[in-house]
Parts: sequence; C-alpha cells; structure tokens
Amino acid sequence: MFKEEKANAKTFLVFIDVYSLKEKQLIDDAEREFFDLVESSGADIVGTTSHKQSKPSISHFINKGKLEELFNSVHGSDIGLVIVNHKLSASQARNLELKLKVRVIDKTELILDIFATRATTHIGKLQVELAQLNHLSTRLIRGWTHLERQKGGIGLRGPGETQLETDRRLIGHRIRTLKSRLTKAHKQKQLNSYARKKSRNRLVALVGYTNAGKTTLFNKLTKSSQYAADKLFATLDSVTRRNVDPELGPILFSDTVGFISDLPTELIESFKATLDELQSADLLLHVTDCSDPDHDQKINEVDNILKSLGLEKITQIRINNKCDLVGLRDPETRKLNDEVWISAEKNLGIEHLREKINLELFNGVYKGWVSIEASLGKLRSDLYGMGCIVKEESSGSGIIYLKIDIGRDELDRLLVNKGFNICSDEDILLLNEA
Ligand SMILES: Nc1nc2c(ncn2[C@@H]2O[C@H](COP(=O)(O)OP(=O)(O)OP(=O)(O)O)[C@@H](O)[C@H]2O)c(=O)[nH]1
Ligand SMILES: [Mg+2]
Repeated sequence: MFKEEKANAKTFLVFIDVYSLKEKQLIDDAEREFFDLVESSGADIVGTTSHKQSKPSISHFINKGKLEELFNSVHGSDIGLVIVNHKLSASQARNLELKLKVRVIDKTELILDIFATRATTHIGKLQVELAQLNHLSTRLIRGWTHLERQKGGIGLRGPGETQLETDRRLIGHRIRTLKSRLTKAHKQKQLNSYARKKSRNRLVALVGYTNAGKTTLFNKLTKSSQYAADKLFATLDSVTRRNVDPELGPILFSDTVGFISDLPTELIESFKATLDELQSADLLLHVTDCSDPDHDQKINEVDNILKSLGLEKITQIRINNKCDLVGLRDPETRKLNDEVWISAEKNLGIEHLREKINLELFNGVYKGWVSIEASLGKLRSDLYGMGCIVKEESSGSGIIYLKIDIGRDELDRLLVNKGFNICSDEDILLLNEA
C-alpha cells in the first residue's frame, strides 16, 4: 500500500498554525522548534509547507484545500514520510495516510522516536518502549493494517520495533512485563537513594527546557564528560554524580531529561518514576538559555511541567545560561531578581553560582579551624564520618585542632549541641609554628 520506507526516508514537513489552539501554544516560534526536532531525529527533509487554519478538521486535521496541495506535492515524488507538527488522533492519522499514500507521523511519534534512538540505560530503554507501546495501542484500530507490514523508519525505531508486528493482546502482555521490570529497576534505585539520605549529601537536580545547557553545566560542576550537544534531547537518562568541587559542600548533582512543550503524555507517564526521583531533591537548578527568543515562554513551560509533577515547592535557582551569546562578559554585575547569569561553556559566573548553591543548601560554608577537647573523641569520629575534616593538629595539651569544611547550618547545630570552639587562623598559624 505504501512505498517502501527506510530509516532515512525522504521526509516532507507540514507545519500548521491553528488559531483555535493558539492559547495553548506558549512557544512563539514553534515552527523553528518543530524543524529542530525533525532535524534531531535525523530525517532527510526534502520539502516543507506551512499554513494557518482556524481549527483542525475532524477527519484529517489538515483542511481540505491544503490537503489537496499536500497530495500534489507528495504524489508521484519519492517522499516516503510526512510529519505533522501536532498531535493527531488515530483516525486523523489513518485518514491522512489513506489519502496521501505515505506514512504520516505526528509530533508525539516524532518525540517518541527521538527518545528511542537516544535511550542508553536499562531503565531508559524500558521507559521508551513502554511509551511507544502505550502509544501504539491507541493506534491499533480497524483499518490500520500497514503497521503489521512495516519495520524501521522514523517513529518506528528503537526498543519497541519488533513489537509493532504483534497484536493488541501481545502488546498488552508486553506492557505488563515492562511495567513490572520498571518497578523492579526503580526499587533498586530507591534503595540507593535511601543510602544517600542516610549520608549528609544534598541532592541538586538540574532541570529545564531541552538544549538549555544543563549537561554542559553538570559537566562543569562534577568534572564529568556526559554527552552535551546542540540537538534536542541530547540527554535522556538521568545521571547523578558527586560534587568534586572543593568550593562546594557535599552535594550530589543530577542531570535530567530536558522538557519540551506538548511533551507527550505517554512519555510523562513512562518517565514518571525517573522524574519522581526529583521529589527528593533539596534544590532545583532551573537552567535556561537566555539567548533564546522564546526564553520567557520556555520558563513558563518548564514551571508548568514542574508543577504538574508536584515539584513547585522545591527551592529553585533560576540560571540564565549562555550569557556569552547576549554579550554579557561580566555576569557578576548582573544580579537581577536574584537570578544567576552564567555561561557554562565559557566558564563565566560559575563562582557566583557556587556561592548561591552553598548559601541555599548550607546557609553558606565554613572553611576553617575549630578546636575540641581531646575527650570528645565521638565528635571527632563523627566529623571524620561526615568527611568534613581537611586537616588535624594536636596541641598536646588535651585540645585537638581540626580544619573543617562544613555547611554553616551544620556547624551551628554542632556548635550548640556538642561543644566546638571556632579558632582564628592566626591561632593555628602560631600552633603550626610552635
Ligand atoms: N554559547 C554557549 N553555548 C552553550 C552554553 N552552554 C551550553 N551551550 C551549548 O548548548 C548546546 C546544548 O547543551 P547541552 O548541555 O547538551 O543542553 P541540555 O540542556 O543538556 O540539552 P538536553 O540534554 O538536550 O535537554 C550545546 O551545543 C552546548 O555546547 C553556553 O554557556 N554558551
Ligand atoms: Mg542534556
């Protein structure tokens, strides 16, 4: 029925600006984002069309006149795939395919496909397959026979691929298996996070719109080399790393999947457990691209998604990243509304961000000497257990001097409860010289 389709099929894009959906459309430049998305999927774009219509047509989404034009563009060409920038109902997608005689996918399938090609971890792959199957099960309607004969191609790649030939019953079975595997995998992760809670590590999660620069900043903060790239959804699987920066207190940083407007509900459902991990974060770094013309809308979009995940109560530091692109060379001077201006790539403003993180989490950090009575061995071993002793000196007169690196809050708690004395650096210098 359809032309043979390969993974890099010649692709035609249809961008429709629908007035009646406009209020929901928070992104002004949705067209550019749509193109970026399609490019991220690796499609071979050979043509595009863009038009406005007042509302979607019930049968084909695209109105009749435009549909004829589209048919003329596609018919007799070597185009094998049409991608539409909206969510299509099962029957709209089917009717479009019947009319155009090529495969048609919508924005949801496009995003699912990108996720499928990016998933690398066990949990990531399970989540994407679950999302694909959930979506596929809504498409298994009468008359939708071509799915059984097709393999590969954008929208059909990834872990779910072989399942596309199975029927609804098999899909249902597979969905149940995936869900139970995911529950098991997440239980394991929860055990790990329980271990974290027992330690004094704070969890700081980087969140934000896709391509804002979260991974670039994460790499800077944790001296890691996670994959960061100028494409949408470069990161899919969350990664947590311990802070190695001596300027920061004991922190675990977590890099997460980026958000996008109209994130398919199937994906939110599947990724819920991963995103649920954010619930235990002590602080969110909301990374934004301040050079993006849609900067404000994207902030709203991310805040809305955070709200829908019940994360709005967690303290947020708003970070305007890529300040080098707006000509801001000295971000320290720009401290509007308590926001932080940085360039993760050019290493600008990171120092101020560090201070801010320390201040939020630990009410600042104390680095210096304290003295305790030698008889308070338990306190000393607790401090070693917490990993905050940098150096130790003994006066030989029943007093131990400890150089510590500790959050102000914790220090205050320990001072009140356990009997510390803060020394001045001069005292210690004398001690060292003696
Ligand atoms: N000019 C400039 N580019 C930056 C800066 N930070 C990140 N980038 C670039 O922006 C692109 C996206 O960066 P990533 O760190 O992958 O963004 P992300 O938010 O992790 O994106 P996803 O994982 O796709 O959600 C990359 O090409 C980076 O090199 C910056 O401060 N200035
Ligand atoms: Mg990333």
